[in-house]
Amino acid sequence: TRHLQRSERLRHSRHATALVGYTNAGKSTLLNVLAGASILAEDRLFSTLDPTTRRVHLSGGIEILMSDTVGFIEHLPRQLMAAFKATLEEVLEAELLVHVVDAADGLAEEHIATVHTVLDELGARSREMLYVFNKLDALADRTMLRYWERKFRPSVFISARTGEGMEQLRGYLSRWADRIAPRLCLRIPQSEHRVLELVAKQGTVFSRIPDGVAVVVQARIDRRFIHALRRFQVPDVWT
Ligand SMILES: Nc1nc2c(ncn2[C@@H]2O[C@H](COP(=O)(O)OP(=O)(O)OP(=O)(O)O)[C@@H](O)[C@H]2O)c(=O)[nH]1
Ligand SMILES: [Mg+2]
Repeated sequence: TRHLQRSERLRHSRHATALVGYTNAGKSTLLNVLAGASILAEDRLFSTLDPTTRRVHLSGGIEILMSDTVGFIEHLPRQLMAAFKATLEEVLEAELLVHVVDAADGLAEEHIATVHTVLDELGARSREMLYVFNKLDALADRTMLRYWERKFRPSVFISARTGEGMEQLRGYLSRWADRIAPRLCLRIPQSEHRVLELVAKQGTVFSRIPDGVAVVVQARIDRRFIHALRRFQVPDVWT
């Protein structure tokens, strides 16, 4: 039950991202690198509920969810469409789409366009997106990268195979998570039951110190609730 509650909370905290991209771009490989093999056992119950979603631990105690999807292709055969549709939910739930591109494929830009078209059809084209150009190790000539960097924003350039660029990718994801759920310090009167409940339910609480008539809470809270909590905000004693 503790695990279940935890996955429930993670879902609600909505640090949900989804990998999208043309087939063979390296999405599954990247997810394995980001989530790490060690997570598998720990995540077993979670995987049962949702086999394609993994936890990704980032610096600063940030944890996000990342879902794999079936690769996009130009004319999706019917059988694949079913598998693809099954992963649609993850795409539509994601707050950030991580668009993986095989940089070493001569048709990289055409494939990007195909993915955009499919996302359009799903009604997910306007979702926040990060372009991840993968397989740098297989790219003989890197002159395109400067051009892509300007054309596809924001973007990072990596090799899931060699680990090149993974620090930048992790850094981007940490900053993104920090932006969607900033770390706050709140002083909430004990009498504000609803507010205390909201923070306990929706936030990732790091510390909770009773202080007479109030409780001082340090937590990451989804930006949607920041406005409602503003009047309780106090300077963070850590920073
Ligand atoms: N050279 C090189 N190969 C890579 C890299 N990342 C992945 N690959 C290879 O690319 C192939 C496809 O990788 P996958 O991770 O299965 O790609 P995918 O995007 O999940 O593919 P679909 O699930 O079909 O959409 C595999 O043979 C990987 O080993 C990389 O950084 N460099
Ligand atoms: Mg895959």
